[in-house]
Amino acid sequence: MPAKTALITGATSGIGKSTAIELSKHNINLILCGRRQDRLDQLQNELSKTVDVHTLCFDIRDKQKVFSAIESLPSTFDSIDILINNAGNAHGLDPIQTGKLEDWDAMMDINVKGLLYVSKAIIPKMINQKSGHIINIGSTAGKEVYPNGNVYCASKHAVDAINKGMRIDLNTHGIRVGAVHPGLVETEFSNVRFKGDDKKADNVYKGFDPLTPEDIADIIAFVVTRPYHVNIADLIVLPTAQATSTIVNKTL
Ligand code: NDP
Ligand code: 8X3
Repeated sequence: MPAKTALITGATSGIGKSTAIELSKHNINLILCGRRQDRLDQLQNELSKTVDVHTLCFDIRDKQKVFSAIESLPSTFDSIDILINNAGNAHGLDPIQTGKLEDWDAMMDINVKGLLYVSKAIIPKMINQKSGHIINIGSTAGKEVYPNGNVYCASKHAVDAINKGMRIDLNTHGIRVGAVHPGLVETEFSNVRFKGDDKKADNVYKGFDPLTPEDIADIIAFVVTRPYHVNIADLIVLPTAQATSTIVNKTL
């Protein structure tokens, strides 16, 4: 069987980067996306020893850039078998009454609209191929709401709904769609949420064993390597110490 190709958004850091590394071990060629070209180049250098790697540098909020980046793919990368919709972040952790409009815009534009733009650019290719596999990275924040999580939780609830909608609409085209919803994973996520306040970010993961991005990458690799008739539709993955978004057992 020819090697598959996966496009991963948000491949410059955290879950996306670890997923790229893990999928390369499964001989899956990679299209790595993000805004930081230096990091994309670094990962490409590393992984192109094993698989074919192409990079696309664009801001997922800019719909023209999303479509032109995907249209620019060379023919060897034009057939995309797997789409990992991973790019996303929380911006701020404020009560609704003091939340910042720019943070709300960022979360809705990146986590929801950006995911839709990338999907819209790639789904027609998958429909033509009569196959494809889309993994949407949701969150426990897409299953429950926690204090001050308001708009981030809303954006991830939207991802949950989009995931279900995609699965229904693409079913007759032979395209598998599923979501992975992690709990607390130690990445750059909290550094972004707290706008570079690394001390505040580190505190989020203090006193218990959070998930690592490699834990999620391992699960994504499992999901995408199931036989075609198996679609893992919805998966919640928590650190053992986490019972809900608000209950984390710091004695474990
Ligand atoms: P990181 O901050 O480590 O990675 C976020 C990635 O998203 C980066 O590669 C970043 O790339 C990319 N990204 C952010 N904004 C944009 C943008 N405007 N355009 C293009 N790419 C963008 O966080 P995680 O790895 O933790 O997050 C990955 C996904 O996992 C997100 O969807 C997040 O919501 C979700 N998640 C995270 C959890 C956690 O606890 N960490 C738990 C549950 C879900 P660049 O800056 O180069 O553009
Ligand atoms: C990321 C996990 O709990 O910070 O989606 O929202 S959380």
